[in-house]
Order: sequence, then C-alpha cells, then structure tokens
Amino acid sequence: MNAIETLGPGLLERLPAAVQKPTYDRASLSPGMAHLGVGAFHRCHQAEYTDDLLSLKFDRWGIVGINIRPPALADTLGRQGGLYTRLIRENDHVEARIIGSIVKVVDSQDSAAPALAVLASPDIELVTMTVTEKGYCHIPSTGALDLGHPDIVHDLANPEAPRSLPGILALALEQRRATHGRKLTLLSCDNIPTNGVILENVVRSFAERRGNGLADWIAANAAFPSAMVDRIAPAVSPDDLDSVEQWFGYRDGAVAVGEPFRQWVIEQKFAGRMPRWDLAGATFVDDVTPFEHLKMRVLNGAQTTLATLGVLAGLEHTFDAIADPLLSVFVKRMLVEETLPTLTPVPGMEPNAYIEQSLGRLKNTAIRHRNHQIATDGSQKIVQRLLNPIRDRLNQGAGIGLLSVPVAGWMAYLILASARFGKRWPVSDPYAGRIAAIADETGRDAPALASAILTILAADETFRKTVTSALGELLSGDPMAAVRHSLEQDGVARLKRSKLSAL
Ligand code: CS2
Repeated sequence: MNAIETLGPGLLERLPAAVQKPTYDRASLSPGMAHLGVGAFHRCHQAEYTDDLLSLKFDRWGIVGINIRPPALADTLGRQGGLYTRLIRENDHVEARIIGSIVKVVDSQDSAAPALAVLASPDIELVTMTVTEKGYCHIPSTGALDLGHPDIVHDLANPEAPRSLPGILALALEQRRATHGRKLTLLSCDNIPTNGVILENVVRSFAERRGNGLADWIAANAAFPSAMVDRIAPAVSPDDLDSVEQWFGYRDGAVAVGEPFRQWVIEQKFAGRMPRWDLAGATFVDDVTPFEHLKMRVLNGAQTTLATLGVLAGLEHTFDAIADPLLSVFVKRMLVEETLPTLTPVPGMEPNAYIEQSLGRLKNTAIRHRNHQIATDGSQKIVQRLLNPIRDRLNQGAGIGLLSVPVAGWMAYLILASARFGKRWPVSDPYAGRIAAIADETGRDAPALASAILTILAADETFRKTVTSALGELLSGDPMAAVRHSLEQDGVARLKRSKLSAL
C-alpha cells in the first residue's frame, strides 16, 4: 500500500481537480508582512484575502506567520512549505482551495528572539495579528494596560526578553528605531472594540515605562489602524484532517475550515504602503466603530448567548443551540428588541436584515463550533458583546431584561462548568479563578455571588437586580426557566409600556 503523501509544494501539480491551487508564482514572493497568531481564523481570513490579492494583482506581499504561543507551526505548516487546505463548508457543500500566501513560518514560543528578527526586519512593513482578546494584556472594561498582569510585570523587569505581545512589539519597534528607522503599521484583527486604539495604548504605555523616548518615536513612526474582521472558523478537529485525506487523498496537518461569509473593514490609517485588500473584497473606511458595534453586538453577542446558555442546556455546538426553539426565540428577541436600538447606522447595512443573516449563519451544520470554545475567555468577550449594549440601554432608560440573561449565563458557566465538564473541557477564562473563589466563599448563593462578581464588573443597580434574578434560576435544576421567564417578563413590561403610551 502506498503511504499517504503530505501536502507540500511538490504536490501542487498533482492535486485532484476539486482542489483549487494558487495561480501565482509562489517562488517569486518575498515577505512584506508578518502575522502573529497563525490559527484557524487567520488561515481562513487575512491569509485568504492576501491569496486572493496575489491571484488578482501580483505583488510582493507574502506573509511570514509567527506563533508566540502554542501550537508550534514547524511540524504542520512549516513542513508543508506554508501551504494548507482551506475548506469552505455550508451544510452539505464543500469547497477546497490551497492557500499559498504564507511563505514562511516562525516558532517563537520559547524565546521572543525569532519573532523579533522578523518584526524588526526592514523588509516587513506591516504586522497583522490575531492573538485573542486576552493577548493584549489590557483591562477589558477600561482598555488600559494591565500593569498587574504577570507577563507585563515580567517584561517591564526584563524588557530584552519579553513574553507578552506589548513587550515584544515595543522591543521590535525599539530595534527598528536603532537599526533602520523604517515605519511600521500594526493591524489588530482581534474581536475587541477599537482594537487599533487598544493595541496602540498597550504598546505605548509599555514603551513609556521604558523611558527612553521610544513612545515618542512610536507616535511618529507607527500606525495602529482598527479593523472589524468576520468569518466563523472554529478550532480544527482531527475529523477535519481525516476528511481531507478521505476526499482528496493527501494528508494536511494545517487544514482550516470556515463558513462562506467573510468581511473585513479596515481603518485607512497606514504608516506606509497598504496591501490592496479592497480589490479582494475588504473595505477601507475612516471609522470602523459602527461596523464593529454591529458585528460584535449582533453576531458575536448571539454566539456568546447561545454558547453559555447552550452549554447549560446540555447542547454541544452553536447549530444545536440555535435549533432549540426556546433559545432561538430568545436570541432573536434579545437582538431585535434590546441590541438593535443601541446600534449606530452603518451605510448599506439594514440592521434587521443583518440580524437575520447572522442568525442564518449560525444554523450552518457543517461549522462544528463548540459552545465551550466560544464560552472560553468569556470575561474578555462579554464587555463588547453584552455589557456595552447594556450600558447604552441603561443610558437610554430602556430595559435590559433579555441582555442580562447571557451575562448571568457567563457567570453560571464559570461556576458550574468546571464541576460538570472539567475533565472533558477544562474551563479557561482569566476570571475563572476569581469567580471560583467567590463561589466558594458565598456557597453559591445567587444574590451574594452575583453581587461579588458584578462588583468586579463595576455594575449599576438595575443591572445587578436583573442579573441576580437570572443567575438564581440558571443555577437551579431547570436553567432554561430563566430564559423562559425573561421572555415572559419582558412581554409584560412591553404590554405595560404600550398601555401607558396609549393613554
Ligand atoms: C467566536 C468568534 O470564539 C468566539 O469568540 O465568537 O471567534 C467568532 O466566530 C468570530 O468573531 C466570527 O467572525
């Protein structure tokens, strides 16, 4: 029996017809940009846009992919010369394409040196990144650099051997200033609001503490555009790798799976040249804020709601949660009645249609996005997805009965999940330890628990009351009672309001 071949440049000419391949000459690419955090999302998003651009308009913009956290890239993408199969899946439909835009990979998990050699190189004009929400080492509620973060404490004491993103980027910029002085654009592609502002803030705050004029140099020579990114691309499973082998006859250790929908809105604020990703469907704008509010509050808000409540209801994936009649009614009413009135109009996007489209995307059964994966790091996600719309509603004097339920869902998830799922899925959230300690102290008494957790979130009184009552029910034997009651109570409140306005 022939051994199964692994994907690599040598296989490109022998691929089955069903697999598309790069139409440009990869050998003549030279690295012009780097990406930090080569996970499933990058492989389905920025790397694909760049691949599209290379096919349309040949340019030098090859990507150097760098990981400063696990997994190592050398054994998968590295071994395959940067090539991988990107599958677009929607229910029974599969579309396969080999992406060729990543020209080199660098593992920098043990030391920052390999990453710095790339980031400080004069050839690199642009650094994009997807390092997850917590990678920025900021305090989610304020955006400030978290000076108590263990990695920041370490990096300020050892600035020549940084571990954190802000520490690594500050040192790379310092080395650029010392060696060639070329400008750099740093483009965050993570799901945090005003991600460019947050990135600039953490890097500059770090640089200011170095006290060597670096912060001023950064202000004059680096740009930090904000961006809204979108495509659902869950963590890849062994089944995905096996499917590629079964369908196409080769082994690929770096498969990425995404849905058909994709979007990228980028603030037009570059320090030097910018890749013409607009030719491949991205949009350059002056202000990303309305786009990111829409996406984070509607699509991501729905995902977090379905994930935390779905886990409590014993459901595995997003598509299982949205198939549940109660959760599907709940999430739609929450978005239409409470989230939508907090949105700023976005040119060319009708919010009701956007809600429908987003909920439609979540029904895709080929995208096996686990509720546990989305619930991971919930504390870093709920601010932009749920707490900011809640704050806007409270400022408008409007109800928050529905939006409060998934916030209580996040708390209940952290309290219950380690005990229930700990072995199969260790709960991971920077707040998990603090919340577990509060749960031990308060003995799971909902009002005491909610009150202690909400103090961390600096919550207002109305918010406290609504979350406390939902949490009590979510922690009971029938967690979905909270979802049902919130819908009933909200109905009663609306009836009262409509009677009052009829007077
Ligand atoms: C998800 C996102 O895991 C999560 O937090 O909500 O990764 C989501 O799929 C993307 O933002 C979609 O663009």
